[in-house]
Amino acid sequence: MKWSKLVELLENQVVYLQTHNYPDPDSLASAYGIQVFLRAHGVDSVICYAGNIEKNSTKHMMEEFGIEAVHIDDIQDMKESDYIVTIDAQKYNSNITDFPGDEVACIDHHSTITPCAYKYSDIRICGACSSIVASYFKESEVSMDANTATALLYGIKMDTDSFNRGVTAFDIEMFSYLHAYADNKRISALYNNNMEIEDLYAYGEAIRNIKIFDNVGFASISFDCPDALIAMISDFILGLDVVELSVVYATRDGGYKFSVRNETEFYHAGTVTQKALEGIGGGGGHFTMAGGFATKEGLESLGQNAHFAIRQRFMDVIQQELEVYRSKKEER
Ligand SMILES: [Mn+2]
Repeated sequence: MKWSKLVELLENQVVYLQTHNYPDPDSLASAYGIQVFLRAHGVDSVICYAGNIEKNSTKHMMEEFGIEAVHIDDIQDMKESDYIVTIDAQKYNSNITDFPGDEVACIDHHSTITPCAYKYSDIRICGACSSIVASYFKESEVSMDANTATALLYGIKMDTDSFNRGVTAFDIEMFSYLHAYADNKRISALYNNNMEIEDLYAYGEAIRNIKIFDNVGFASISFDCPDALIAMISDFILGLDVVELSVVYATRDGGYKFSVRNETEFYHAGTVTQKALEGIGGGGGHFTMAGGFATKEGLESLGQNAHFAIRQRFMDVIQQELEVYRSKKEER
């Protein structure tokens, strides 16, 4: 059984559970779930991260479930021989800082960009890392307590946008397992309060600025926003009936941070983002969702009307990708 291998590996070691930078509810719930699971097997661990916990609702969630996560700046004594389990993230990815310890294990639900030889690896493509963690409880003898079940269920709900995004049969199965133990009142209270007044300013600006070309919606925000918020606004814009690809970007460090969503079968959001931002920044991701950035220098190279140039770049790439799709279809 897989989970027992993890316990064997971590026994008698100093163990850190590292989430991706700027941890979101799914990464924190997953790390917390693994911490509870390991403790039941006599293994202590510390949850750690770099970046900030950006959203008040995420901080609130941590208080609600009693999740303790330590910022890397507050860990002075991590040694190279200490063991790290990356949770909801993979070593070498741009969203995770390389800490001194040894990344011996990985539990994640994203596809691999740069492979790493972990001693223990559980990477399954599904809607939420919390689903994978739930399966450890289900498959082992560890009893599921209400607090952990509720946290994991919240992680699944948030990462799948209430079962609208990237959800698999496995997520549903784990949701149903957790549901029996979870406190659903706590879930609705948290879920119905995850918007902050600052979020509305960002929504307001995106709505005012939206430009639609064919089936593509573009919106820009002139101030820095948490990644999760840009992603939420991109989902929101995709909700428009005429929009099938949404590109939302917000000012950051003199450049832009992008979130792209795709609901067509014609092009891959990750490829589109990567190609559109080539030479001015970078990007990539999944078929339906992607992220990217344009650097300050990259934007300067676009000249007077950067917004126009960005839209042009995306529209050109989409046109190319559409032609590739059509020619492939004809071949069949
Ligand atoms: Mn996740």
